[in-house]
Amino acid sequence: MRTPLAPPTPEQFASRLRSPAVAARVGVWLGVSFGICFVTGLVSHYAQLPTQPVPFPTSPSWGYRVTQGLHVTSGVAAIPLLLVKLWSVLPKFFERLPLRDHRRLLLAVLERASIGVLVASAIFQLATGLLNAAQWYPWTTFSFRTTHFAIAWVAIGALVVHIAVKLPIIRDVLTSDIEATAHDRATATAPGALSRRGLVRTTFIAAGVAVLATAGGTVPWLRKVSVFATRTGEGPGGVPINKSARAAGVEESAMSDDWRLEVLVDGVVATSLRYDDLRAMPQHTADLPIACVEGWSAQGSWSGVRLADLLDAAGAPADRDVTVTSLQESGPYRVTTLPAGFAADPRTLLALDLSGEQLALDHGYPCRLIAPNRPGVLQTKWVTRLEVGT
Ligand SMILES: Nc1nc2c(c(=O)[nH]1)N[C@H]1C(S)=C(S)[C@@H](COP(=O)(O)O)O[C@H]1N2
Ligand SMILES: [Mo]
Repeated sequence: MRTPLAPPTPEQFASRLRSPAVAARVGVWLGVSFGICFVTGLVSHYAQLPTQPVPFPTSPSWGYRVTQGLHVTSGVAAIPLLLVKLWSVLPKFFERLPLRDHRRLLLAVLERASIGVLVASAIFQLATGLLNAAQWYPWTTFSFRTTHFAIAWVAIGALVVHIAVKLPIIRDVLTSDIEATAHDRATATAPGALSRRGLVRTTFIAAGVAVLATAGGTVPWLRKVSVFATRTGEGPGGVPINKSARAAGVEESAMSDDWRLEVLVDGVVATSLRYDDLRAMPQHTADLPIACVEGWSAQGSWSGVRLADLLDAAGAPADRDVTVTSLQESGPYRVTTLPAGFAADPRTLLALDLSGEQLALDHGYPCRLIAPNRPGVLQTKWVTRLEVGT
């Protein structure tokens, strides 16, 4: 007799929906979304490196907007796919190990361990990514970006091994009819609530709904159906606000008459400018997006002083990285590095206006950095110092 707390046996999962035929069909799209997530994630990670062996390009200005929109959208699409995939293979986790045959036992343990790594890392990536996109940051003890990046390699490595191991079965079930039973478990014979085709179709529809619900963060005409993309279209000038001036603790310093923009060259203050000095310089306009790592993005028409003009006026060489510092006294986005190529790009501005109106305090008044093809997280607000290094 089985004790009530004993784990289920594979025989108890009798539904014929739990089959390699379903797992492989859902798995193909899960693999595609993980692939897109991985590649676009590498792009985002690289774009945020303070020193880049090969400089991140400044064009097209919307490049990061597209890759990061794809990253978050494919990640959200992967959630229903992963859930159904796991459901379809669940009995596998309860299969008895071939304890008597040592060679088979070793293989079975290795296979289960590799799948355990894949499942754990996949769930970790989707869960942390989703929490990040929902702007809920429970992690105070580890850095999201470093961890998400490291586990991405674990997940993609385990995925490649998994596909390689399963390739013969995958090939077989994908080239056979979905109802074929050649690879089914012997006890998976009970008809399910819907057909296999119905289950696969429902799963794809769920993934499609998830895509539509997220993609509006990037694609303006999808906004109305995008229940998850709550950020787009709010805020002064049609650009949302992630961190308000109040939350950043800069309300007073940003409004103060004492505010100055200092330009330091080789550690020495070369110029110190007042707001009116910036207004008196030649003004330029650039249409550039704020593309947040969390997936939302919004185009803005920014006007202000060209960063290259400012550096030139301060007598700084044009081929140096620039350290941009905010009035904000703490927080991870207080200081950012602007690579030389971005500093030299004529579209890179210290913006004073958005949509022809003075920058709102929450958008970074008195001035904020805006550069093409740059992660939103690095578009520093409430700028007070530019340092040109050696
Ligand atoms: N000083 C400072 N700059 C900042 C931030 C911040 O928290 N502090 N947040 C960044 C993030 S995550 C994004 S997406 C953009 C958003 O700019 P917005 O609020 O004008 O849309 O500002 C960036 N600049
Ligand atoms: Mo952001």
